[in-house]
Amino acid sequence: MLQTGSDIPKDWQAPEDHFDYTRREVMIPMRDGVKLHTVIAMPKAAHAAPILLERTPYDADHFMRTHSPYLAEAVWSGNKDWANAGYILVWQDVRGKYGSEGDYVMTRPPRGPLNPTDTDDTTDAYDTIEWLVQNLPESNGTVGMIGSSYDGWTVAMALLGPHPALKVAAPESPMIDGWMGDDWYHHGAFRQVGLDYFSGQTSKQAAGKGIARAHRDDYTNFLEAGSAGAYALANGFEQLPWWKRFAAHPAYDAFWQLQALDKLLAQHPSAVPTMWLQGIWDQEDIYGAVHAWEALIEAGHTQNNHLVMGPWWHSQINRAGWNMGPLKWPGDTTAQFRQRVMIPWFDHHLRGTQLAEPLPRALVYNTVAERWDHFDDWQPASRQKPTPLYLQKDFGLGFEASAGGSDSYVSDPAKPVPYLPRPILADDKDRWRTSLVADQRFAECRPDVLAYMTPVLTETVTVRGAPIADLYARATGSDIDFVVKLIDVYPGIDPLQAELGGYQLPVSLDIFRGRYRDSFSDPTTVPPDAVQRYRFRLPSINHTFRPGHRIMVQIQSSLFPLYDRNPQTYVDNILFAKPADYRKATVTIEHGKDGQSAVLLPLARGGDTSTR
Ligand code: PG9
Repeated sequence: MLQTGSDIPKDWQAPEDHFDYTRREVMIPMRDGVKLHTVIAMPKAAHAAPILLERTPYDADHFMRTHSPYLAEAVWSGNKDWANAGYILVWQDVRGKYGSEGDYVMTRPPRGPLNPTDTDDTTDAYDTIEWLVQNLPESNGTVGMIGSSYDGWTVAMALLGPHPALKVAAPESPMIDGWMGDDWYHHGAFRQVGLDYFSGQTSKQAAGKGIARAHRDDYTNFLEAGSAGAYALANGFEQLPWWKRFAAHPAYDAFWQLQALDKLLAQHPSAVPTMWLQGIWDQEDIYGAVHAWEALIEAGHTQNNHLVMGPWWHSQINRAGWNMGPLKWPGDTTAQFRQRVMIPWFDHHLRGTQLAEPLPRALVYNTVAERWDHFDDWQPASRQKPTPLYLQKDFGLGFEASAGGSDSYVSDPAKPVPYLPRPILADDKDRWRTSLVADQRFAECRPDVLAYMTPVLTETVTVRGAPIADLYARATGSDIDFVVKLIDVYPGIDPLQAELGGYQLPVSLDIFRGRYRDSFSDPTTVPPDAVQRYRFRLPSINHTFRPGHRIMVQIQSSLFPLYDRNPQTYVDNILFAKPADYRKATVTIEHGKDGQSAVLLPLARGGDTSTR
């Protein structure tokens, strides 16, 4: 038979009668007339079902990835258990991204001094929920919100002025304060590997491209570029409004303070039951959930706010959770958590089902006993009474102060300390995800890394909460960074898992930019060769150092190329430091009469206080 015309029919419809769901696409109008592209996966069996809403800048269409007649197979891993639990699944593109109308603004600040319009992600969530409960007769009129990272930020934004139908929320690894400790900066040190995200996210309405690489090793790419700003400008970033705004605010000024969601949430607390969730080794947003939860607890909102910390990398909650790098868990910790804790808790608030047991104030994975610890007394860091673990002479470490002394190293910006053994590949997702558990032996042996270590432990030391780095140090330049790592050193031989023999497992680490030692908003020159105190918080943990292990503290002045290099000469904006500004500095850490440097540990007292 002869064919004329195209083999492609105008509108082919595959039969879907046997599907257990329907997929709808709607443009939901916001209060200013802008319409947001929304995908709804409606189980055919839905009757008085709750709605699970996720708002995203990462393409609402992409959450249904597999062409399957079964909803639980069609959705991505993060939604499978929710599909099995009969939820109506809704994903929405935020303004200006993918199918949604309007202008995209990076983590659009709340209405107010930084956002003069009448809308933000609080009103957009509100208007969306209003539309959903009015237009989905299959629902019971209740909504829960989830989402990780940027999507977790959208959950936190919804909580600033929640719609009454929003009955439960779980911001997962939410970005809460981009300057203090989430994606963009940590204590003022710029996370320059995020530059790919800037162009990927803001050069196009759909997915843009990252930065083209001249070398396979990012250590070389960033070193050759000079400053982070030079790298950005060499790659066309002067065309990106977000980069320009970002680069104009290197310090913690009003631009950052007025969008710090932990502070805003404490000022505008909601009554919505909220599970603040993050990974213990979250390589992107390790700050947000813990600090939002702490701010709300400090402001007295103890009843409806819960903290969950799993043994996970960033957003791992939505993927399989059998292991974290070489650390293996007994079972799939994420599936178990979703199925046994999270969904029953959502069901309780959205369907009125009974809970087998109440969700405690904090549910924190015990990374050594390999179980979930339940705490009703987990405290914000400000209420901890930490015990100093002192740096001692001859690179010792212990609970007694040292008789005296100091140690020095030369920090050379031409040879910064890498954060992973080289080569560091931009597209190696697995290494990036597990970077916070990377064996630190490669760093210990560098001359510009100081390593202090306890004798072999004869008793357990359990740390619950946020360690604090408390350094007394001098440097010959006029600015300096400090990186402090708290490390569990494994015995030399591990009979069960050979690669763990002698492993140096970082359990908590962070960076601090010296110019901010007295004020995050008003940086000052570091006086050359004068002892200064550098006190900063490390990420919260629930970790037991076991007999036979040792505790190590490593100190260094760069963590590259994850963080931009401090030129070690004070310049107004480090993003645009000139080649001549980068100078070697001799750094001296005091542990004697000029200051007792220590890491302050919130120790669990009176044995194991968890309920299981
Ligand atoms: N960590 C990513 C991000 C969040 C918010 C702003 C910028 C980046 C993310 O995974 O979404």
